[in-house]
This record gives sequence, C-alpha cells and structure tokens, in this order.
Amino acid sequence: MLEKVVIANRGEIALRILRACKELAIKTVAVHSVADRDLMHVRLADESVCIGSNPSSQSYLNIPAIISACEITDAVGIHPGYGFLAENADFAEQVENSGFTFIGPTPDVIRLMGDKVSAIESMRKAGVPTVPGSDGPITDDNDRTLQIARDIGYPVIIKASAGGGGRGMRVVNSEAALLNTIYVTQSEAKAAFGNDTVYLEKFLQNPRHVEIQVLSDTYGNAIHLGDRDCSMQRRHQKVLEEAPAPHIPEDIRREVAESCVNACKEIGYRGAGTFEFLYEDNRFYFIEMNTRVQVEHPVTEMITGVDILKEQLLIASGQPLSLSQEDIIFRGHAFECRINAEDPKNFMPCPGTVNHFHPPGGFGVRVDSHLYSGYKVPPYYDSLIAKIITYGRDRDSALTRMRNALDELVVEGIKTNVPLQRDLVRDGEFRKGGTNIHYLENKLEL
Ligand code: MV4
Repeated sequence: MLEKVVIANRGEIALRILRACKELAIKTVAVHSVADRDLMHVRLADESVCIGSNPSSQSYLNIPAIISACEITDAVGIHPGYGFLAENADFAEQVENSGFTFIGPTPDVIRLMGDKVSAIESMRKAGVPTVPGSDGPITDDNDRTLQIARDIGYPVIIKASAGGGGRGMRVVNSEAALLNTIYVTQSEAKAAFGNDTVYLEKFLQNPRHVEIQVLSDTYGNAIHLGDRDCSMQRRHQKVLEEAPAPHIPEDIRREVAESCVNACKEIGYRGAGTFEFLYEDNRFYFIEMNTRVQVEHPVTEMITGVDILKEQLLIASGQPLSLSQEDIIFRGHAFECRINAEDPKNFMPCPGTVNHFHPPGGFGVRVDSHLYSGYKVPPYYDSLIAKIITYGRDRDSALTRMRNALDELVVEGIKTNVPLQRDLVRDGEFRKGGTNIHYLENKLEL
C-alpha cells in the first residue's frame, strides 16, 4: 500500500481524497497556497506544506513546488484530484521520473486522450461508437473535406484536436461557410493551444451528455460502474447530475458500457476514467475521455456502493481490482447538486465569508464539502463550495430527498446558486427525466 500521499488539490476534492486515504491508513500531506491555510483538509492532514502564493500558477499548477513537497515529506505518491494538473501528461511524467507514483493513468495514455483526434481513433478501433466525421485531422485537400461534409450532411462541427470541454469548436450550417470556418478554427486553435489540428463531426442538435465510469488495474482487468447523465449544464459548467441516466434501453446501456471496458483493455488504461458520450435517438456517440476522477463521481458511488477514490489508491498501490463486473450491482438512483459561491441571477463568482453553514442530513443524504461556519471563500479558484448528493431506491424518492435537502441547507454570508437548484428540482420537464444539453440555457433565457 502507498505509505504517504500528497494531495495536490484544494476544496472539497482534497477533503474527499484525505478521507479515502484515512480509510486505507495512508498518511496525508496537504499542499496549499497562502490563502488556503485554513482549508478543512489542511487541518486534518498529517502534514501540510505551503507551496506558493495565491494564483494557481504559483501554487496548484507549480510542478516543481509540488514535487519538492513530495520529496521533503517522504511521500511516495501524488493524487491530483480534478482540474489543475490532473490531466497534464508532462506533470504525470515528471512525477514518475522523480520516482513517485502518479495516482492516475500513465503519461502516454493521458497524452493520447488529451489529443482528441488520437483519442477518437483509438476508441473507434476498440469498437466504441463515435460520431460520423472526418475520422482523423482535416487535411489541406479541400475537395476531400467538402465531400466528407456533403456525405455526412449539414450541420457539421469543427473541433480543435487539442481542445475539449467545449473549447475550440464551431458549428457550420452550410457548405458556403465550411472552408472559412475551418480556417478560423485552425487559427484560433494555433493561438490557444499551439496546435492547429482540427477535425470534423456531424453536429448533433439535441443530444444528452451521458458518461460511463470505468476502473482498470495494472493487470489488464477493467470494469464499468455504469453511466451518469450530466446534461443539466450552463456554458459547459455542469449544474446537476444523476445516475443512472434516465430512460435508456438496458441493452443499449450495457452494450456501450461493455465497449468502454474493452477500450480500457486495448489502450492499457490504469485507474479511474470517464468516457463522455452524446446520446441522441437511442444512440451513443463517443466524444472525449477524461483521465481523472470527476466532480460528479459520488452519484456513481451511491448506486454501486464502490468508493472510487479508494479504488484509485488501491490500483496505484499495485493491487489487482478486487471487484469483477458481476460484483457490481446497480441499485437505486442518485442526484448531485453543485453548490457554487455565485450570484444566482448573473452567475458572477461571489467570494466572501460564510457566516453560517448548516448542511442537510438524514437517510440517503450525503454532503461533500469543505465548508464550515466562518470559512472564507477565496476569490482565486473555482466557486464550487459543496455538493449535495441524495440517494433513493428510485428516481422519484432520490429527487424528493434532494428537494428536502436543498430546503434544509443554509449558507449565509455569500450569494450561492441554491435558489436556482431549488427551482430546478421542481421543474416539470426535469422531473420527467431525459432533458437535453440545451434545456437549462433555454430555461434561463425565459
Ligand atoms: C458536440 C455537440 C454536438 N455535436 N459534438 C461540447 C463540449 C465538448 N465536450 C463537446 N461538446 C459538444 N460536442 C457534436 N458532434 C455538442 C457539444 C456541446 C455539449 C456537449 C456536452 C455537454 C454540453 C454541451 C453544450 C454545448 C455543446
């Protein structure tokens, strides 16, 4: 077992990593910025190291400082959480070259999935369903490009291979606009990512965002933990997630999940990962893979009983998966509401002191949060302050618990999006299940 681990993150996920380490009797080192001295996990960790000033670039993205903290504390592994350096292949490589364990996939696999053209190609070869498209980079053979788009039919979407998560993409509605849009997307990609490779896909107009959680060990074993629906989003920020994704035929659900397990084996995946799909008209289309633990992992934990953070640590310790696919029993339904320190009307961040925090509780209610009364939300990082997670034997009971949990929740002193979440869980269409990626933005426009 890993003896001591550096937690290279902050906020709720740092606390989540710390709790998993404590269950496995792994010692913990919190690394933090100046403003984050008073974070809950810094108090609870065995040791802590201040690694730099408040901007992320000086602290949570400061690779030499994090590796130095690992060295001076005699830690053996680094957990990157999500965001920051979690999907930075160069970081993973430097961690391993310094003799430490990166708790995640190998640098090669992170790099392969970071390049969307190569990610999609390896998935297609592994039998994962992908979006009809250019099947590789767009070349300078314009006649060929025009023919590909004609065959697929408009609208199409041009995406930067180095983009992802909604960055560097443009929709094209007609042939007249295709070549110019490709040129503009290439130029922007070159400026933003230093890489002008772009690819083309059929543009799906009203899809849902459904993703599959996987776990793989270093011995060629892989399993899936089912799916999550993350369609409720605004400007690529997820707001409310659930597992399982509602109203998907069981045979289609199983087939896509099994294709993900096969892909994990083909690419030599290690650790926890997520396959992102668009889902439209009963079909799944792979778009990207995330090589990290995700914010919304708790909904999967609730319906499977598997502690994903603990599994990450066990896999990184070199242990074979203790669970086989037959051991995974999907039971009930779970929701997660993300609570952000932001203005509920204009979504501007609202840092400040939380004078009073009262989390909800009771059967089937889980709160993943680093908040406490008197905690000061700093202005330097993202505004997620809590995740309210509810579980029930079916979707309705999990949703009833969420309505009640949000009514119990008290966060005073700063503005939060709690009013929006209270409204959403009472929304008629959402209550039916299966709303698409545009639903929230359309609702907010009214
Ligand atoms: C798409 C798409 C429609 N068709 N690809 C946005 C984030 C990035 N992960 C991929 N994205 C999209 N790719 C095709 N071929 C629509 C989106 C999209 C989206 C996807 C998931 C969640 C929210 C979204 C919001 C807008 C657009």
